[in-house]
Amino acid sequence: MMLGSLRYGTAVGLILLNSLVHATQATEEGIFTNHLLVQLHEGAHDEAHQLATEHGFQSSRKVKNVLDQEGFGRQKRGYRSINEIDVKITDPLFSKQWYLINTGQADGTPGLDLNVAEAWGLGYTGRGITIAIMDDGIDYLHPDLASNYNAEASYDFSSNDPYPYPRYTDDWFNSHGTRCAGEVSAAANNNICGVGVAYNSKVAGIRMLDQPFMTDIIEASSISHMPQVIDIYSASWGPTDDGKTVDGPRELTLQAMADGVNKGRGGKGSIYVWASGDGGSYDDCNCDGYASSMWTISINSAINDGRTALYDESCSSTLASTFSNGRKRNPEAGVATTDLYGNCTLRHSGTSAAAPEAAGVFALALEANPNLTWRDMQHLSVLTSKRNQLHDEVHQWRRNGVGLEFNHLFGYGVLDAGGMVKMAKEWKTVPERFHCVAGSLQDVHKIQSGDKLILAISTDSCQGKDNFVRYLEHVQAVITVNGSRRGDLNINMTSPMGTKSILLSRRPRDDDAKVGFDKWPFMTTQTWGEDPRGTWVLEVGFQGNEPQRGVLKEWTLMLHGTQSAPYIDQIVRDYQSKLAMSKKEELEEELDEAVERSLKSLLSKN
Ligand SMILES: *[C@@H]1O[C@H](CO)[C@@H](O)[C@H](O)[C@H]1NC(C)=O
Ligand SMILES: *[C@@H]1O[C@H](CO)[C@@H](O)[C@H](O)[C@H]1NC(C)=O
Ligand SMILES: *[C@@H]1O[C@H](CO)[C@@H](O)[C@H](O)[C@H]1NC(C)=O
Ligand SMILES: CC(=O)N[C@H]1CO[C@H](CO)[C@@H](O)[C@@H]1O
Ligand SMILES: [Ca+2]
Ligand SMILES: [Ca+2]
Repeated sequence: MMLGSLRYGTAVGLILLNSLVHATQATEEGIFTNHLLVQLHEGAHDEAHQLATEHGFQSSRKVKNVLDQEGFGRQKRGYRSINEIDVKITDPLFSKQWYLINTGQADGTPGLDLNVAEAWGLGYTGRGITIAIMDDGIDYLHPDLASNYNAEASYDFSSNDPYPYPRYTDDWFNSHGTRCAGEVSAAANNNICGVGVAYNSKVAGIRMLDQPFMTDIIEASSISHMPQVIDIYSASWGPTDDGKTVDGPRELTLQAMADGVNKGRGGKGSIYVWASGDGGSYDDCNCDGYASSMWTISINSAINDGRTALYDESCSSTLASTFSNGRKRNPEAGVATTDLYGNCTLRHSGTSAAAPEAAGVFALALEANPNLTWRDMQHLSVLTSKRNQLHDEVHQWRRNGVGLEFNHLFGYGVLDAGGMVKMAKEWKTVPERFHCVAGSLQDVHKIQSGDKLILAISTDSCQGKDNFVRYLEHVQAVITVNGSRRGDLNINMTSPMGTKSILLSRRPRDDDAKVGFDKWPFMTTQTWGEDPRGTWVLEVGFQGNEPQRGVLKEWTLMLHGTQSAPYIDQIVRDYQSKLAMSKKEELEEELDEAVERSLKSLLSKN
């Protein structure tokens, strides 16, 4: 056992080599013991015991729930009776758009959909919202898109002109953007194709994928195009999904994204929606710096029976999911939307198809409440997405330290447009965001197969300073590590509240032996809402058959989030200010009820 380097104020790093020891340790802030309170929201004593054993604890005993973690009802969304859905849309492909309303078409699971009917029923259809599709162009002459096309907000960065029309090829290769545009903004009740998720929204075309080389300037220009006019940017691209690439936004693009979230939409922040990637189980979307950015909402996909698509990548930075094409060769299990040259298609696919659906849902939420910031949109996604009938054969659904249910592939579940607009309407902007460097270990540590490295950082999360972070949003682990085979590296990080994020899974095709990861910001959204104070544990090892060795040179832990509770405190404060002004007792009762109600509606995923 040895002490790591001490950086950034009061954080203390404790390094435990090759043993899972949860020893008592004294730090400046107090004593950390080997007792952990773990709250299980479901499951029997057996499961609690198993969990304890898995984490190197000997026993567990039942305790009563602590106050602020009580009573968050969590249920799968039940089947709605399809007959109760009253949607008057007559377009010919509408009944094939199972991702909008799933009645069990194409062997799908009824009720497994974006629940747009409820949002439409409340009157939200995307009116006044502009979504940009950053892609290979849009057939803006398409009769199902023309009326919703926002020409002023469109641009062609591939050939530098204002007309992002797709370049013709005999195989209609450049159909991608047009298909994505239809998912968001195809018009309703015009007897052409189907409808978009936000069928009264405007869609802008940003053509930027169709040139010999991608440049930082093209990406940056696209991402920062008309940020006061465009509300949401949808991107279904990223570094090559070959399972061996580690890449992300370059300098100008990073700056453009930072500017977008800080200054776009009058300071409320541009909403960047990103497809999590199509590399399948061979890839890990945390190696894709666009998908794993805190400033993008990374969206994965489920197929129409709730399983993962074969091309889905998993990682800890994914926030939520929408839908893509089925595994079966059912020709109607794909995503129905507009296609090039006035056609329609039933076969749009990939996580490419999933991101625009999310952009459409976010447009509905923005119409319900235009005040939503880029962070509000992430909070709403976390709180209202549903497990529904989603099924991941590899990773279990788990609950984090504040009871939020998530999955390593699907994030917090499938977006629920109805739930989202209802919560958006009542939503109060989340409190100010702070950033705390919890600690940084910069000593050199050897790693080898069969002998994993375990490091720990104990932190007070900058408590007592201006930048104290009490309620987590994103967590980044900036890591420098190399290995004789990068693809065999495997990294997990466990939060003080016991949530283990897989920061890097094995990538069997990645045989890099030189570069490794150089200050790579691995990100997790899985500890959302948790109290970050305590001990964070990093586990680094090799998987695979060949013996490997490597060196870890840095682990810097960065915490991002709020000081006050993003939901509960505000509600209480609002009522308290009313209390001060009027009849006390009456309102106290009202307060109790309102807090309970708000807790239920805001924090319930039901
Ligand atoms: C948006 O913010 C404005 C100004 O603070 C406020 O008047 C309005 O009620 C807010 N709208 C919603 C839907 O919250
Ligand atoms: C990893 O980095 C260390 C220190 O810079 C270096 O000595 C070693 O050769 C590297 N290992 C591999 C596999 O690249
Ligand atoms: C990380 O977690 C996964 C899933 O629980 C496990 O299979 C793997 O062995 C862990 N790796 C390390 C280095 O602890
Ligand atoms: C596959 C398909 O439907 N192609 C049609 C697309 O639109 C053109 C022009 O209307 C038709 O000629 C094609 O048959
Ligand atoms: Ca239509
Ligand atoms: Ca990828």
